[in-house]
Amino acid sequence: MRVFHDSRQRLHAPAEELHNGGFTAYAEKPERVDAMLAALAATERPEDRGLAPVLAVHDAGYIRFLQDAPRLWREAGRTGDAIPYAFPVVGRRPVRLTRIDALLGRYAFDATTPLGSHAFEASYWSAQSALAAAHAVLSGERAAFALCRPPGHHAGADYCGGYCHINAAAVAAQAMRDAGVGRVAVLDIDYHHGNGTQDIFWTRGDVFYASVHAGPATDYPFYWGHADEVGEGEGRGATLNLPLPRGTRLDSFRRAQGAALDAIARCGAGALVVSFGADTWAGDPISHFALETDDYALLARDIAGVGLPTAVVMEGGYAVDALGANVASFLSGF
Ligand code: SP5
Ligand code: ZN
Repeated sequence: MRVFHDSRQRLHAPAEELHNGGFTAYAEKPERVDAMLAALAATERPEDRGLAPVLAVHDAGYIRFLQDAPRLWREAGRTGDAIPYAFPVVGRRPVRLTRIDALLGRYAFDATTPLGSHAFEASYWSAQSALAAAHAVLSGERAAFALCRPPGHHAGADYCGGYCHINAAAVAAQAMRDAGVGRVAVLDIDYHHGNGTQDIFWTRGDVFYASVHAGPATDYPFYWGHADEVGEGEGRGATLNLPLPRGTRLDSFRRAQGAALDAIARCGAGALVVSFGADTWAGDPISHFALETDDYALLARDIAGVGLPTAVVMEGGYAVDALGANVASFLSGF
């Protein structure tokens, strides 16, 4: 399978993240890339398709903020990574924001996604890798893998969060639409609900979003991913949420993924984007499902059975020592 990755995706390396009231080592670290590269055959550098496909799903002011934030942070006399601490969650009217801390709160939904000086550059190339995979499958590959990192599925049109800045899976799905695929499906099987992807396509009927994830009552991102979230307007019925309890093993995960795949097969999609997270693995340090390495090959075979051209986009997975084997197992199923 063709694998796309750019070494600039490695540059984003925040020192610490806020976790349960204190600071702890950043889980989404560049060593994740090394672990995956070591387990995969040769990778290809993506072409640079520019900002236009990114701006097709993201707000221009938000993208400018991602580019400017490190400079504004330094100009405010700060060192280290930019972290927000105040959020306009009470629905304040739109006001012109200039101070870095005001902008951070406006464009982030959590305080666990530090913006280091290379966040934009790394995420930009992560999105280019996803675009390259999308174009590879549009040109005839049955499946292609975008070794994305930073991940993307928590990033919405105008917000970052959950270690994500640019939503690579959404960028890939939109690129497929713009290339003429009438309907695109996104299957999200990261441990966490992909709130950003859901939000981006919430009111649209042309991109079907299905997610299997840990229930939001116990798990991040808490405010999205409930079973009754089905989309709105023209998007009503084009969002499918299948939350599962902590401790979930292969049998019930596979059943839920099967329900998502049935819906995808019925929706008339011409191409598929898979947001794949290996944080469903039993030993993941921040998650609580119980999948085994060999299970991923089986899950991938089920996905391949739908017969759609498929761009696989990497999301989470924080057990670095097992990450290569888990990703290799998943890709072996296609
Ligand atoms: C893409 C993805 O999987 N994002 C997950 C974001 C989860 N963030 C909330 C949980 C924070 C746990 N922090 C653990 C720190 C370990 N040093
Ligand atoms: Zn995750």
